[in-house]
Amino acid sequence: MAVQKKEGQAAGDGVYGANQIQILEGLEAVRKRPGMYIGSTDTHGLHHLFFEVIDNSIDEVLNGGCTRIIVTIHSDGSLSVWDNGRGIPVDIHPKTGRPALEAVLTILHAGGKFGGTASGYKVSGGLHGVGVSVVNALSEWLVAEVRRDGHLYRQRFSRGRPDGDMEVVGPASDTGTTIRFLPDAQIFETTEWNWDTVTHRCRELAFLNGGVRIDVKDERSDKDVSYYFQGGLQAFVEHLNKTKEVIHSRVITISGHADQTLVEAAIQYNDGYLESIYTFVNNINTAEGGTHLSGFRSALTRCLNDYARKNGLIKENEEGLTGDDVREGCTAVLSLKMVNPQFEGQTKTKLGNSETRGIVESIVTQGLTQFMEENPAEARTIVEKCVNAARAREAARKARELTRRKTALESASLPGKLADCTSRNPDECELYIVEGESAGGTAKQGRDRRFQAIMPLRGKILNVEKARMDKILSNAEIRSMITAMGTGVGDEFDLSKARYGKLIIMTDADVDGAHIRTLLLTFFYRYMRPLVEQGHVFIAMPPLYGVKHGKQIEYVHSDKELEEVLNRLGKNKNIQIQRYKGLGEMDAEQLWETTMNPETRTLRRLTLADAVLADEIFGILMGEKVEPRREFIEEHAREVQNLDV
Ligand code: 0RA
Repeated sequence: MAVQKKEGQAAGDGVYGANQIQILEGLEAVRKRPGMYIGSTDTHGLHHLFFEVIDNSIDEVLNGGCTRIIVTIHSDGSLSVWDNGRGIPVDIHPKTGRPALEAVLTILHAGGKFGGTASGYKVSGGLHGVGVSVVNALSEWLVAEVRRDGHLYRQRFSRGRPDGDMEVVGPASDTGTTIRFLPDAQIFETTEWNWDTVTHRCRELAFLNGGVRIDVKDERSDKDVSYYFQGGLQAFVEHLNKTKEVIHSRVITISGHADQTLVEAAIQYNDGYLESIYTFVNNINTAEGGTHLSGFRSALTRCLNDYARKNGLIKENEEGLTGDDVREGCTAVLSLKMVNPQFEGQTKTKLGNSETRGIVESIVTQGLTQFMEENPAEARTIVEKCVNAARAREAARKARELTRRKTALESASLPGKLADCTSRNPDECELYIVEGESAGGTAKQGRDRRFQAIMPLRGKILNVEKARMDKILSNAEIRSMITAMGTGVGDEFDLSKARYGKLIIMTDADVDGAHIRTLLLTFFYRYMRPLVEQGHVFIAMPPLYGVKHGKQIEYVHSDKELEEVLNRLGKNKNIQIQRYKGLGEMDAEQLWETTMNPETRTLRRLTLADAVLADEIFGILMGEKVEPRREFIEEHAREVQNLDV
């Protein structure tokens, strides 16, 4: 591809007069201060050259019917970008009297579509949009090939200056441009192309401009990859959520335009707590956010609140969802195509155009509202997740407040309901949390007061089925229990301050008892987790039956065990079977003997797995979904029936 250097075309010989001098001065300025144009001359600056060239091809995707881009990292260190766009114009540029191709590659900022004849959205990459002339100026050599009007045109440059005139070098059956360039080692600290940097950008562009195929080849290693996403942003969001558990399968897609601004968004919630919202303007990642992001956020908050209220998912007297609530587990991509984006901020990646906020807010509000109306099941799932986030936030706030209050009253006396033990050695002390006042009374009589403390809970007050964590925290008896334990809760939990080494939950073996256990365990899991993790929480196992034979009584914890005992005793003895419906049916001595005496009792140590399960069950019990709750209660009712045989 030797290009003849024609006589009489050397720089400064007066062929283009003043224009030529200006052009050379421009290219010189770029070479003198490359940082001004591409940020730096390290690996970032180097890849900036590639971004600039491929952005031009992407402009052709947006404006000129380009469907395919091929990026090649060549073995000689050069990189080429091939596209099937319209091809850089080759007709004579009126101002310079030279082919437009040459002007585009030599005049600073001529890269922006001069003349402005292109149709549709005229977008120019704000950040990278320094023009291919900058790439040319910073390349040891650059070869541009254009397929247009049935011809293949070629022009070669060295450090920005034409090596010769643009020439027709053959026929062409399609249209498009190929830019191949070797970054100048005199300018760059490194000229090594990074496969990951190149392909990451290509994939991102393929996501942001659904329908274009971008192939990348690396001749140095024979690696290649091809990106094509018909779904565009939808595929982008699916990709971002690939490792997550999504809570609705259909991705929300939104698209609309106003005032020459095209707004597209895709949203899908996962069951996690992180917010991952990525925003782009003209394919530039606006990492610092800006007006478009705040418009998007307002729309999200407003729509989900409106939906929640309209559908009774939050009550009239309840506070609304905050921005944080609606963004928990939200994965989204927001992409704008617009004219004259204003980039601000530290890294010039913050959109400043004030009118954009309202445009985005109204388009996203409309799209999201429509999606929720058309997909009520998905809408409900999403809003429920946000409502849960709100409740968790509220509970956490209460927990903090509570701890603060507790700290203020640190020296205050222990709760009146607590029957404390006399020992002050936590290692031997036990706190019994007992369901019901009457069982609490029996336990107080039956206990060994030296090391056993009793704290009765009035089960009814808790109203387990409807109670939420915030209510539970504000429950006086739960607070007494926290004070009795001495550890505090939440962030300020301190296991070393525990006044008892064992916390023992003693409830009836029925549905209510199971509910209270679930609730307490969920509470410990969420606010006193180390207590569970380190094995300090236990469940007392009161017997289901007492089998009396003669003066002896045997206590039995299951139906299977009962059968065994009966078989062993045989039928000849005079046997009386007593079934305990609740703790309250036992007298103090029996309770001590069966459930509290360390020599004879059975305790079950709770594990973190139990707590996680309880937390899940709690979710089912508290959740709005009627079906799982009904199933759960039925199952438990069956268990209880079995016990009743
Ligand atoms: C100037 C004007 C037009 C297109 C381009 C430049 C252009 C530049 C590059 C760089 C890589 N690929 C490219 N493809 C096109 C508009 C052309 C028209 O209106 O016909």
